[in-house]
Amino acid sequence: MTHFDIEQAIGGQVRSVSGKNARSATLMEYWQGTASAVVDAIAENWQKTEERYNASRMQHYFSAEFLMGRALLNNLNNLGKIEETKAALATYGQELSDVLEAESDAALGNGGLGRLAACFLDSSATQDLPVRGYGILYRYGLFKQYFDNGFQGEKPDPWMEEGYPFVIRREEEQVLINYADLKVRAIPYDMPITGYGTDNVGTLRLWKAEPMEDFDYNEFNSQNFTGAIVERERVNDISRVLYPNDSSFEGKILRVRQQYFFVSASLQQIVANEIAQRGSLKDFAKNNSIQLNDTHPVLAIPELMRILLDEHDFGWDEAWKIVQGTFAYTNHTVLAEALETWEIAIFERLFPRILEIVREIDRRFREEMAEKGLSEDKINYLAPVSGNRVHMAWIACYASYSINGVAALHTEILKADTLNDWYKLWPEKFNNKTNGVTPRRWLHQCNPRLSALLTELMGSDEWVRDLDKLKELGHYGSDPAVLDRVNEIKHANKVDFAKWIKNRQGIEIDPNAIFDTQIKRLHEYKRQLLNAFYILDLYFQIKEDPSIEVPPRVFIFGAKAAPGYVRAKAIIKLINTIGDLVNDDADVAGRLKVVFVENYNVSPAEHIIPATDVSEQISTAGKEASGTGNMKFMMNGALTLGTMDGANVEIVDSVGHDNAYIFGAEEDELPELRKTYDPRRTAAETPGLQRVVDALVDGTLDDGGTGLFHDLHHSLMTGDWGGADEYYVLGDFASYRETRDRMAKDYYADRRHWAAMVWKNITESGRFSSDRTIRDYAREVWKIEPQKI
Ligand code: 9GP
Repeated sequence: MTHFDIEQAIGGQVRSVSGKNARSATLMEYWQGTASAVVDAIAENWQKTEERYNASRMQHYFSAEFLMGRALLNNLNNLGKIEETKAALATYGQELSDVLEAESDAALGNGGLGRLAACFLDSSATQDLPVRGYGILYRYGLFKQYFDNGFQGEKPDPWMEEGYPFVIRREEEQVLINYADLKVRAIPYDMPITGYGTDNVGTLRLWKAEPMEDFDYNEFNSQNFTGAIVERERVNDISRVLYPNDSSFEGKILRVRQQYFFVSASLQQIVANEIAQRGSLKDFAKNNSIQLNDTHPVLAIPELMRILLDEHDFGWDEAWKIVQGTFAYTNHTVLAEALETWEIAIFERLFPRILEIVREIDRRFREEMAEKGLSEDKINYLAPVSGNRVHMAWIACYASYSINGVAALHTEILKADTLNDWYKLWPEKFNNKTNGVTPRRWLHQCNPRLSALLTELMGSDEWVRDLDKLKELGHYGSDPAVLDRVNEIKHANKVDFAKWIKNRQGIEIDPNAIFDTQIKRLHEYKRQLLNAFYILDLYFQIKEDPSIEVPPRVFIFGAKAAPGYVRAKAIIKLINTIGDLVNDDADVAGRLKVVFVENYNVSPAEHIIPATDVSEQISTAGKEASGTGNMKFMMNGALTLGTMDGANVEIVDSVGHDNAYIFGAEEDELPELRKTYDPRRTAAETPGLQRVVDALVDGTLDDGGTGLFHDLHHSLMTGDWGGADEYYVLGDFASYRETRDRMAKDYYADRRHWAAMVWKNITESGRFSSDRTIRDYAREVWKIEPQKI
């Protein structure tokens, strides 16, 4: 943004979006005007970047989710325009911070997988790498969560209803999508992705489904108003909501329809560009690589086959070779949901031709495996089509040239277990790409105080583009003056957070207490229940003996449960109920406080993370593929309290065991422990634990007569399909309590020593920058080079 008179630009844009004199405009209009001014300022560079990337080898990132969060501050930060914009808005009597609050989060994702995709786009743009994201322009993002008497309720999230300048409709690039029962138009909406310290501007292309005709004019004319719009609504459904409920057959059809919709549209555009640039598709795989983010976009494999076979007259072998040279697959979880399968009936109804191609892939796969000497059982298990279902992960493993997990331990589990048969077939396809997060949003932007200190000590802001540089500041870990400043900064961030949460939810918290945080989706394997049990136990201990010494703590939670996940919702109700018990009790006042941040999302995370002292990633070992919140916390100087799971393993490897609080059974110990594990005995024999478990059913905690707490009790003590206490909550309790107690003591015992540990986390966090992750993908998988405009 070289020639950019921001004051004039904002004034002009605000007038044009509001139709008013700038001084009378609303905050929303100021946000829109400022956002439009940013788009205006980058337009020229954006177009240049697009042209440059189109002509080079490109990486296309296919993902059903992009959890972008807010865009304006991120763009201003990347462009180095925060101060100027502040000043410009001030001339109109506006505060930048108020204007920023007018923006909704673009919550086009559920959690880690979607947020990772967003970090990847930022890192690609910053490093001038020719990467484009492709997804769906959901009209409603992830539901808005509210609490009603402690129970989670859900509301739709019409995030762009009031207008959103950061997506540009490209009417002229629309394509048609053919389903057997429906024909729709896919309209691309492009979002600019600015990088830090570069003129390059990348693109996220989001597709919106629209009917071929707005409505049936004849129906409307003959007064059949509803009939006239039925078809239109059926089409609008496709891009209406992120991940509609798939528990019913109709729900599944919609989900598969969505998946096909965005991959078909994206492929049509990529193929058209390849022809425009090179005149043919024969070098398609040389010029394009497509990353499949989990199995949601795997329909791209048969769809590219269809395009090559039916529209460009390729023979099967030649087309298959292109496909195998194009796709790479990332697996993000070892849970069953990673291995999506769909009933053949869905394919029959939506796209018989795709089914035909899948069946041919299946036939050839079976032939190839028989030649390799695999048993019939094995072939049946691995085949793309079996048991009346299409196995998306198996298609991905068969067709992709690269298969990766998202943390070292996760990749090892994939190789040894989840995808072991595929590993035995093609070990060379497997590789690990440990996740990362962008230091722009997750440090530079959300923690200005700490950023200023880092820049001051380094003498430049180089670290923002090269986080490994922070290592050079490691020696300040023995400088008392710096350590005191680190503590002051954390304290100031905690004061800010206390104000923010007071304002948002009316809760008072003490910034001198330890802020101990678990923010992530609510899932049994993530064990928010273990965290809650610890709090309840502490509460009972204080009630029993009010004179015991308990270091003051604020327990912070943020989590959404899938609307249909009853047990996860029960845990939310439980935490809120424990919160009421604890927060209203004079005996524990000043020592314990529970805060459940309602409607947790990207923006709240930007307030919580810089203010946190302790980061909880306490999943049952082997279950969390990576986790990325742990990395954001690390960069912002929180210490990890966690299990040896996911990326925690690598965090500990970077900072040393002494610089983290690690507890619990390890992944390779669990099978042996389970053999003799009896949660009832563990509850009885662990001091205090029986009382905690009993509280679920003895009337101490009230679930409003829903039976939810009884069910939690049942899942722990009796069990169902997974066995009693499938996630080893009670088994790890004693070790968790001991470790967490020790951590709290350490915090207060020697504030400088704590700060030195904090400093180590910050300065060793370079490995967890998504810039590093993207460089690894670019070099080892995508084979792309920077293309600076
Ligand atoms: O659960 C994983 C999480 O551990 C990981 O950090 C994230 C990004 O790789 O992906 C999550 N997986 C999903 O959201 C669904 O597979």
